[in-house]
Amino acid sequence: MQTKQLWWFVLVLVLVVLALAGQRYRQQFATPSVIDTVTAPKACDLTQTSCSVRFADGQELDFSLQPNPVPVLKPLRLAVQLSPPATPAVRQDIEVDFVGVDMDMGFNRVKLERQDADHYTGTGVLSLCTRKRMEWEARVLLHTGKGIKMAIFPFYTIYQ
Ligand SMILES: [Cu+2]
Repeated sequence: MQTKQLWWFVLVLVLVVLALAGQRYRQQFATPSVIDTVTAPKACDLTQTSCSVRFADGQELDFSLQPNPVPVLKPLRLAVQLSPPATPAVRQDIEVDFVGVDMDMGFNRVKLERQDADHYTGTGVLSLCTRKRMEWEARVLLHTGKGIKMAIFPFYTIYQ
């Protein structure tokens, strides 16, 4: 009887593990895929001014990070301007990931708030780095019905 109970216990455990694995698998598939990626031109310095990119479908995205130059450990104001704007039919959630270039700076995602059909804002903060000068990418994730359009804006911070 004892052995039988143990086997039942093992069976239930295996089923739980399988269920959890299945859930992870589904979550991975539920994550929308990136359908377009554009990188801002090198000539545009995000620490001085806003920068624009144009997606393959013609939509333009303008991104700014304030204040300039971009500080670490201080609140940042993020702003996105879309042209043409998001139509009510097309839900366009926007998130911004701050990613360290050549250095893992941890997961740092800011969800922007919709102010207008074409205007989104948010606040974020960058973590302190062991390097004086740190290279970053702000990855603007534009969620559309078909997937994510990603705009990459390289910039840097100098901590003094
Ligand atoms: Cu760093």
